[in-house]
Amino acid sequence: MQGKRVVILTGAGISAESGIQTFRDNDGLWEEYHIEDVATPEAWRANPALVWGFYQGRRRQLQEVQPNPAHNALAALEQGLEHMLLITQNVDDLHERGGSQDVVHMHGQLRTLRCENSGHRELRMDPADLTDDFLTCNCCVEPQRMRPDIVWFGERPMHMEDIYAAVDACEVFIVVGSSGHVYPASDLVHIARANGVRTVLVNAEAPLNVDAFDEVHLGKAGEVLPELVNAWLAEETA
Ligand code: BV8
Repeated sequence: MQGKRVVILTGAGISAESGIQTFRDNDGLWEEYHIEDVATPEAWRANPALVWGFYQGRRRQLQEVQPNPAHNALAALEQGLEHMLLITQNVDDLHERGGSQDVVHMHGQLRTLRCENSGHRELRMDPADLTDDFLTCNCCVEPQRMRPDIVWFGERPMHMEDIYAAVDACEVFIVVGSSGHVYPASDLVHIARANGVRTVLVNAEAPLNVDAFDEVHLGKAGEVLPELVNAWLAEETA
């Protein structure tokens, strides 16, 4: 894998062993909430207090969880490879806290908030920022309400031009911990495969798009990824 252009896409499964609920496993987040009630712009307009409480609860949880060996393994891979881009569907900060330097959050981030008036982002993780009270911005003359800096269903994911360019140019495409339910993230492996690129999956179980992968490693990311990363870094440069 040395010298190759490697793109990695992670999903909620890589944070599962850190104690962050995934979305679609049987104890998943979407079991307790309906997506349309908490993760759409319509929900935010209709019931901002419900949506705000849902995200404030997940923001508070960031203080209680730690990166797991899968996050650390991807940081080691980034250190060991010349060309690697980490794209994540996750909105937690465990990749950064696990040592990854360059992380593309295509679905936004929990630790930042966005001014509804200017679109300006602020890092807001002080204790006063984590109550269930709405928060206002520091960028407008008249402080405006801030929204979660999250890409909701029906909204355009972030950094898509860079993501498509990186996937189009990559030579190895690896997915870790995703069920392949959510578009356009779930489509990226098909783009890579159409380019004849080596596609690798690490997941607890076969996801919807399992047939798109050349190599499938079923298991817990925290258990299987560290060994895989050692093997990938030891691969002879083809
Ligand atoms: C867009 C932020 C246009 C919110 C998220 C009908 C059909 C198909 C598509 C659509 C449709 N109707 C609408 C759509 C489009 C829609 C969509 O895909 N809907 C789905 C539900 C059908 N998509 C959108 O609206 C997107 N926007 O399309 O805009 C566009 C397109 C292209 C270019 C420009 C414009 C916006 C989607 C973003 C939504 N926001 N997150 C929040 O977090 O609160 S998505 C949400 O799901 C999370 O980000 C999550 O990461 C993501 C994907 O889920 P996964 O990460 O895969 O998590 P999941 O729980 O599903 O799976 C976990 C996996 O891990 C499982 O397979 C499990 O086995 C495995 N696992 C568990 N434990 C472990 C493990 N693996 C390894 N180790 C373990 N220990």
